[in-house]
Amino acid sequence: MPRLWRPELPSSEITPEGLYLRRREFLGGGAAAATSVALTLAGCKPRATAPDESTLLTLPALPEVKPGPFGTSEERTPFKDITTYNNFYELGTDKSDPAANAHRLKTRPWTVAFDGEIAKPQVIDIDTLLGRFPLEERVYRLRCVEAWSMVIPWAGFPLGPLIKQLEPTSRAKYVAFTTKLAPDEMPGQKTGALEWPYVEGLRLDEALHPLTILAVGLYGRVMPNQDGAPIRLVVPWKYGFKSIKSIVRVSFVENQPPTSWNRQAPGEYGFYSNVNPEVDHPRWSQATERRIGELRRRQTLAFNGYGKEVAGLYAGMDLRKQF
Ligand SMILES: Nc1nc2c(c(=O)[nH]1)N[C@H]1C(S)=C(S)[C@@H](COP(=O)(O)O)O[C@H]1N2
Ligand SMILES: [Mo]
Repeated sequence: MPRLWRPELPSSEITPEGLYLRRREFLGGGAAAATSVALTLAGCKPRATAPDESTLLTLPALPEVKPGPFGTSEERTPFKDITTYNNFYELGTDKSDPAANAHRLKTRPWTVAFDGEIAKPQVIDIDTLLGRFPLEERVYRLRCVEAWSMVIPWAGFPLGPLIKQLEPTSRAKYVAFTTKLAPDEMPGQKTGALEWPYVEGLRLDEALHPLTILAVGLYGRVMPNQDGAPIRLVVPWKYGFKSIKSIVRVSFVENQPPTSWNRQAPGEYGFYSNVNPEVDHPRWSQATERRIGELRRRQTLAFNGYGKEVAGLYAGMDLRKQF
């Protein structure tokens, strides 16, 4: 399936809000207006520096995004919050910075290098890669380590089948991911906020798990730059920082790779970083979270609610020590 990036409809005909409202109607919800009132009351950061929403409406729709497995039926976080309340330190450390600086990031041409312990190392153009896999919608909870959460309808494809095409060798035990390094496009990379480029990693079995996806869009649209265009990882049972954005390299390695937040503060962020309400962050509790748009706090669920699917990956491990 080539031509995935050609909009199916002119973007004027199908707005994310329209999508959101229609889906709400479909689900029998009538509370969309109440939701935006709650958002204001919830004291979300002022978004003075965020672009006008009409900018976001220009994102092309992705054709042929079929519903995928594991979806939650919880209310989706509005498009506006998903695209204006972000963590993407390359584009600034305030939640509103990524949206304000998003236009600087060039997402074409874009290639992703696959290398290391695989039989078929290769550099794949993003549009070629997209043509290889049918897109699915995966509505996942995202639980940030800062104790807020969202529900995001990602569009993407599972990482597992791609890994199988690359044919990992018997020495491949971990997968290491790297974000684009381009300080002229990402002003945060001219600061010392983190060591650049941002890097993340998974154990090979975590990367192969059917919940793990590479996402290329959300709400049926091409990925907004601030959310990690053109391609980002989504690992829904782990804290949000494991879901590395704007990936240019995927390396298969024998030893546990370094990860950005573990390197920054090893006592606070471990390699695994599975969502665990029983293991507090040294500076705050992880027992509850604030769903963006809501006033009351929710209990945080073990593995972010995906325990049935993933707890078996960690059988026999002490998750207090291997946090
Ligand atoms: N390259 C890169 N990826 C990143 C980050 C980042 O700063 N740089 N932030 C992480 C954090 S802390 C979170 S919570 C999620 C946020 O994703 P979102 O902004 O799309 O909601 O992205 C993660 N991926
Ligand atoms: Mo985060």
